[in-house]
Amino acid sequence: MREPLRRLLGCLTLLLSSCGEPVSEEKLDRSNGEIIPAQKPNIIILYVDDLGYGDVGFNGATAVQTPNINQLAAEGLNFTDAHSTAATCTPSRYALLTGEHGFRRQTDILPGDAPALITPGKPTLPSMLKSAGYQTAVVGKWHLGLGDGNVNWNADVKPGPLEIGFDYSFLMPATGDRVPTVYLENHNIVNLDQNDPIEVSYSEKVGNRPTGIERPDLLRFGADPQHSETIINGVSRIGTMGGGEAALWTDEDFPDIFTDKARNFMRENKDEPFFLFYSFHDIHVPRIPNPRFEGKTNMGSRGDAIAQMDWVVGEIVAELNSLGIGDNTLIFFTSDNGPVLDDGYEDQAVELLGDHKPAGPFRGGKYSAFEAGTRIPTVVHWPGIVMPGNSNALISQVDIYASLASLLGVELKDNEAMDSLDISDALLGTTEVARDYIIEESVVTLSLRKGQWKYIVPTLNDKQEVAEWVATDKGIEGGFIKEPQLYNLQNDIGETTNVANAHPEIVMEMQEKVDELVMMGFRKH
Ligand code: NG6
Ligand code: CA
Repeated sequence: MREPLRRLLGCLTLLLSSCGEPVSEEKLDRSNGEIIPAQKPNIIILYVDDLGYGDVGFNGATAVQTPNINQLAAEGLNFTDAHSTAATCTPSRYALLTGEHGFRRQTDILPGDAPALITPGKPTLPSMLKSAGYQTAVVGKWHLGLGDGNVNWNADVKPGPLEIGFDYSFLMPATGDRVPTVYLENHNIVNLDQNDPIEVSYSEKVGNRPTGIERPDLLRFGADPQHSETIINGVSRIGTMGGGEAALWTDEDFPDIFTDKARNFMRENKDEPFFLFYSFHDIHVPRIPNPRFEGKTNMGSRGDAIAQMDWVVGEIVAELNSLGIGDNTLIFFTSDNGPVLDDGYEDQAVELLGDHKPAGPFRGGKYSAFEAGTRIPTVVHWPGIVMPGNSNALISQVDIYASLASLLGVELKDNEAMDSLDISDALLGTTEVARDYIIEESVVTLSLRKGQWKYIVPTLNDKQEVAEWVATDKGIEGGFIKEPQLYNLQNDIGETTNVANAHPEIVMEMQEKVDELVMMGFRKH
């Protein structure tokens, strides 16, 4: 698609009856005698953590109110078959930012002291946008590793986001349940007292703070053994941490602090195109919403965290509008993987669920090979350009990279974003034809979607332990069996009946396709 942005703006400003024909530059530049610049939109990705398809009002939730997200969905395009690339955070984020599937680099969930997964020199979504003239920022959860091996949290922490294309970063380094529990602004820990240096370890106990095993009496809620190390703010975490007392975060402040940083960035860059990757902590564990959201639902902290996240969405949109740039901003609202209730803390998410269906009509959840692992709520909002409605197009977040490049007229290099396809027409709602295939990555296997078919690659024997963990610890149906699985989503959206034995030729074709795509990538394919 050549110069689609100009074409769309042309459609809008010239009020043409049809947008099918490319608009010539001459037409675009002269409307009522005025010169209309082909403006680049601001781009915001609102990336929620562990939010399920059914967790939002616009997909049917009633036990939690999400008025701000519902409004985005009502004004934008609501995708019913949109996917994160993976059923866990690290590979999904890797794919979003590199346009390359997570399994090529890292399938596992990273520990909090892992080195940077995306290393300098690797083409990234923010670096591509920078080349198109964008100011770029990431605010919130990172979980893609930092530093080059032995990270020293008391010195400049790099490489990190600034070395791969972001101009500004304000981060939770890994996850809310992993140490270090401090903010990292650009290269430095915020409020760090050099006389009280931070030490972090994932292999032995460091520091004097008690662990959850030693002092369960200090905890707000119980935790499984992995989440029972250093206690910070009444919550035992994964990993141990000493020092850094003045720099410790307070979980209840996340929505206010991250949103303030995002607001500042938008204000400072309101006159030039910007890209903001707003990466929520919500609704990941530990779920400790600010007291003003407590009791907003009857579902306990998981429901209240959804309400809190919705409030943040409203704040971001309100800020855009008050800056007068709401109409010139393309917003993606989506999630990094499907939902989980018990993810290590006894926070009553299971007990208080009631009739709420976090995954909507889909089977499985976070970690899983079934649809709920990656099929997540997704809205594309761009007033005047993207028309309100629903789209059943099959889309994957890995394509955001190539699609934005196409919209902005940036040509991708051969080694860039190898799995990312230009599906900008589908993202903007002019077609429901997007991809022939998508790969869904789960913790121990891959799935392939094509047409009505969903194929799950057999899980190897040496992965059965992880499969068991998902089933027993998380109470989630993983879909990790040793036999091939094939589901016909056209009449079995809940993946209840494995029809692999009835269609051996489709199973073989799908497996061959997986092998081919894994080997060659989608763009070379
Ligand atoms: C798992 C954690 C889980 C969560 C997840 C990452 C255990 C037992 N479980 O290893 O609580 O932190 O990692 O979630 O340690 S994600 O959304 O960032 O992928
Ligand atoms: Ca996640």
